[in-house]
Amino acid sequence: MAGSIERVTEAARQAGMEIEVRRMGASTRTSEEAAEQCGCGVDQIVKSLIFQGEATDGLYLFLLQGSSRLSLAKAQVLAGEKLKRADPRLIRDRTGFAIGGVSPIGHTAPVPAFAEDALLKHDAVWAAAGAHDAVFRAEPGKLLAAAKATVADIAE
Ligand code: 5CA
Repeated sequence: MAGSIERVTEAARQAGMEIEVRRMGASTRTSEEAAEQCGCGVDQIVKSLIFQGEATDGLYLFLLQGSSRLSLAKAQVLAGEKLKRADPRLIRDRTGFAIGGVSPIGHTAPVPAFAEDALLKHDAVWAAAGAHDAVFRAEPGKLLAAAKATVADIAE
């Protein structure tokens, strides 16, 4: 999507974080593919999952290690409403990112975010940068701050 990578770079800059977006020339759509391309463990890949509130229709962003699974029960407690997986088209319309390239930062409208506490144990993590072959490396603390994410126990 035109401008997606630029939005990610600009959001990082506004949060005081200099990032270098890397186009890998191969798919980084899944955490496994991203880990292979980045030469890191799957747990160092940040998954950016978008869910939708059933009551409010609003979107929520959940950031997890690539190796973790989101606990829907814990996510619903944090959101304060029942959640469903958001439709890919809706995600694109409301965040400006296509599935496989959804970044933790740089959405076209602010999205309330929650992040798995375990992400903070890594020196560095890699996250999607707005395209299916684009990633960037970041200190997790800085990345979660840039995403304005509430750190919580959200994994199964
Ligand atoms: N680029 C990589 C990490 S750097 C990436 O985006 N991984 S991800 O895990 O954050 O995004 C893939 C996720 O998109 C999947 O885990 C899945 O939860 C979600 N997804 C895949 N297909 C669909 C779909 N049809 N509808 C809704 N969500 C989907």
